[in-house]
Amino acid sequence: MKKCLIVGKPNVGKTLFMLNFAQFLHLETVNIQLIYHNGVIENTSYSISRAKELLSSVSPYKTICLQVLEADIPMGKGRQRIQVIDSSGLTDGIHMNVETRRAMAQTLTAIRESDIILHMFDISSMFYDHPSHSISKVDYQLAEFGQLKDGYAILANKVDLVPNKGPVVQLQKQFPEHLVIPISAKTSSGFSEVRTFVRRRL
Ligand SMILES: Nc1nc2c(ncn2[C@@H]2O[C@H](COP(=O)(O)OP(=O)(O)OP(=O)(O)O)[C@@H](O)[C@H]2O)c(=O)[nH]1
Ligand SMILES: [Mg+2]
Repeated sequence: MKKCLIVGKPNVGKTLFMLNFAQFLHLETVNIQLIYHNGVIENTSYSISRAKELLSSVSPYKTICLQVLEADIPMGKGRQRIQVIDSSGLTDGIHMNVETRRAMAQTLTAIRESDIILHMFDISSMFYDHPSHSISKVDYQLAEFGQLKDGYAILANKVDLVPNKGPVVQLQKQFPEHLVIPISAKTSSGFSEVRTFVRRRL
């Protein structure tokens, strides 16, 4: 089964996107496998609304393991099952909390093992004049790695919070070699473009 990983800095909207994208793919409840860096695995099952309450947060570093669900992507008259994997946020430097460091190391391993990588940015926090100020080194490194991978795309999230296309245009200028898909994990705008991108890589 192909693996589609969502990565990015903490709090950019990865978990909310995974859950609302699962709903967009017609799941009503989600069976989520939580895979911790120490090998512990927990299986949970929630309605999508309950999962959003429990797993997404206004505070960063909410997700501290891989959160895996399976969903079907429609393909012509059939469908193909994929794994959608949410990950803990990546930051520059060495984080002071050892558990957070281990969770980030787990995310880096998952990047190497995934077929499709959706690299998410929060464009509502991007500075209009100096977008590079709000893009971290790890984001640039991920984008460089993405040049080697056909299944890599950038998701410009939280478009519902920006007044115009300025931040999306700025982000695209920073990464001219990559596809940038504007989305809102909250309103589900742009989700059909993400589905098309994923489908073409299956
Ligand atoms: N308005 C708006 N808010 C969003 C959007 N996506 C996420 N959020 C909010 O941003 C916050 C962080 O969302 P999460 O999905 O928990 O972010 P995350 O990237 O999984 O964060 P970590 O697990 O800490 O790395 C929550 O308060 C979400 O409701 C969006 O598209 N629009
Ligand atoms: Mg999360």
